[in-house]
Amino acid sequence: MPSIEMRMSRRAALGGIAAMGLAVLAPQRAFAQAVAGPFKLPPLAYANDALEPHIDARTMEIHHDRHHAAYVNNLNAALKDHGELAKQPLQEILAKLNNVPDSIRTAIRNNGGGHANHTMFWEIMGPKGGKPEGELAQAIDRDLGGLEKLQTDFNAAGGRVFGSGWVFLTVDGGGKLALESTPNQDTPLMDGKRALFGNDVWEHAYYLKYQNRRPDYLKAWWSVVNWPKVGERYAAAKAGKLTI
Ligand code: MN3
Repeated sequence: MPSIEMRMSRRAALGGIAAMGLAVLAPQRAFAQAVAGPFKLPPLAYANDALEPHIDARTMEIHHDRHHAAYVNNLNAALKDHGELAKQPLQEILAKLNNVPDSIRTAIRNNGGGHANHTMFWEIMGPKGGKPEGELAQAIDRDLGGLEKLQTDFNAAGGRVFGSGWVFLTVDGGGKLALESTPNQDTPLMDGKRALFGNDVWEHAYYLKYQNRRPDYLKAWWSVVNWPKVGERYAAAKAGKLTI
């Protein structure tokens, strides 16, 4: 008859083995357990490795399945006891943060901003690339001195973000473009503006492949910008239909 201690440790060992088995059997895209609520993690429209070699598959997997999933979960959790607020579109919640109760304002700012920024980010990237065309190309020439200057200025702004943040190209209803950077997960949506596109300069966006070389990441990132999608967003913004 084994002692209680032995039986306990045997059970603990079996529990450990069972846990290991679960880890092995878990699907490769192991999404964090979703918290119920109005907001959902949007699936990527391309495979994790579609942006290689500029953004590696492991970074995409962790960034989307864990970081973005956490923003969505935390946003839903913060809204749990705020049913009226939870019914509003995200861009409206973020544009009126002063109307959000004190107790959840920071959580909404960080996680609502995180959800909006990442939803945009996945959408404006892709393996096809392309170039700005039509009205978008004209606006880049008119407002930003051309694509090359836009890229230089955008990369410089991204390099200047101290710590974690974003660099955006904003667009107003008249189609005018401007560069803007923000700390943390703040977004132009918080000022009632729209982000045409943006790049995530949090270390989690590039550290596995680029380590401390943020300028290299910023430069490489242009190879994965989905310009046809950016063109669609530009047209939507001018039509007053761009949401996040
Ligand atoms: Mn991120």
